[in-house]
Amino acid sequence: MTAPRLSAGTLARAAPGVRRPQYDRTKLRPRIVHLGLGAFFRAHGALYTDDVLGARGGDWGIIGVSLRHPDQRDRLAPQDGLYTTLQQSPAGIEARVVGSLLGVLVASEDPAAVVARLASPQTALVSLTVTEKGYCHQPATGRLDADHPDIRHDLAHPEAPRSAIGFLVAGLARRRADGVPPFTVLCCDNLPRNGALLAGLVQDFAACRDGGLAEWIAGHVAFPATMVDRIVPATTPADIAAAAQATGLHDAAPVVHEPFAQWVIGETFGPLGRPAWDVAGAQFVADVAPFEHAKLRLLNAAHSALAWLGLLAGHASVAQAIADPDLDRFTASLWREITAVLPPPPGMVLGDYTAALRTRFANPAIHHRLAQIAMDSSQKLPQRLLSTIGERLRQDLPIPCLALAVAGWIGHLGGADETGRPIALSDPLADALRRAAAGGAPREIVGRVLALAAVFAPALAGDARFVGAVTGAFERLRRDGVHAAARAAAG
Ligand code: CS2
Repeated sequence: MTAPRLSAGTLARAAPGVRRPQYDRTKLRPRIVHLGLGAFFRAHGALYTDDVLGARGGDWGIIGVSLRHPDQRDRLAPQDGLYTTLQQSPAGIEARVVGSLLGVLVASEDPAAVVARLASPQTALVSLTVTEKGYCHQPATGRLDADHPDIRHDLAHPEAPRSAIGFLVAGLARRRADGVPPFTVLCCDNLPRNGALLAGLVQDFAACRDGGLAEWIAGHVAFPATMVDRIVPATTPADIAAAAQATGLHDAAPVVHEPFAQWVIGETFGPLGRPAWDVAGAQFVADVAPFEHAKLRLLNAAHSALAWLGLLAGHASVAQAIADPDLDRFTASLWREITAVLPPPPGMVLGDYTAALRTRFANPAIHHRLAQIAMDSSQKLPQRLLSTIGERLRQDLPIPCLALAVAGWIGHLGGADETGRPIALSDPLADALRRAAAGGAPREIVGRVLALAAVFAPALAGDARFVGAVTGAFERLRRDGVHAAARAAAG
């Protein structure tokens, strides 16, 4: 017999022991608008909010916005916004139904409805997980890419935008005109100094529309920084079956996540407040930067390095890659190279942090595909690896593991693993990357790739130590293969 569909009407029929909203959902109001309703936010920010509602009550409901595709809305609307989270660890699965999401808007279908929601006085907070490329910026400089097709479109059609930046500015412009206090903007993507970065992009965009608006935003809108962390692989058909098995209800949009979660948030919020996320374990701090550096430069850097080298070696998931003894040793050495130039955030011991990361990566219950992590790597490389490389070079320290990671990225652009099986490339710069990586001696390929100014700042691309280390690592990778190159780099 097929399980009934999860919805407000069937929730009471969920299997006993499945945690469900312990609060009255009819009391929730749309006070948070979340742009980019992917799996990550539903297993992170929405879950923290659900925890707060369970512990303290309140009315902090969420409207999710999918910028492009209707899929999430089509899956979640028949479920009244309810969905299942599956926490997966070696000890087993824990299923829970989350109630903080009130509804989903699809921006590409009805941009005016999204602008109206952003402009509504009920909206106190706008959070974002639109992925690195969703910010339409130059990763190497952190500045708005004024030539980006979506930015050009949004400047021409400010009331019917496509980009997250265009929506934020449209909503803020309307509020300013209506005399409504601004919402706080909470960037939850893995970008360096994400609050300040987004503030700069929004102001740059607003300045192209109206100098007074840009000034008002600079003076009135809070953009706290955040560090977000939880490993959330893309949902698979097997996860949908596992959710039905655990709850007895069919959920078309469950999310799977690891037990670990961390959320560090800057203290400066606007006048309309925020949920008491600290009740759910979030940390509010004066300076997020040390936490963000540690996370991006250790967790995300190792993720990306394992993705590129692991794909070349024929692995499919993070757990498989870290179970490969050569890649495991390489990762440990990479972390040593990084921690040597990384100030520890208050209260954190970096050696303990990396030991915990290794356990998280090895979680056999989480099938985190390397191909998912390798997506959009041109947008990830600067903050994950290049900033540490710059720091080590400033201190005149060698970079064997970091250079091999960059060489792995260049290697995987070639489009095939060591046995000749194809590696797909999904990246906003895919065409330029493919051209740069095609044909010629390793030295020529490295030269063409490092000349991509959107990724590599000129000072780094022109540093002979960097060019030499990456070229040497890439030559070795080509000649001796991933395993030998990883052993050589690990020393
Ligand atoms: C990953 C991240 O896909 C990726 O690039 O490195 O999504 C990672 O899983 C999260 O940042 C963990 O918090």
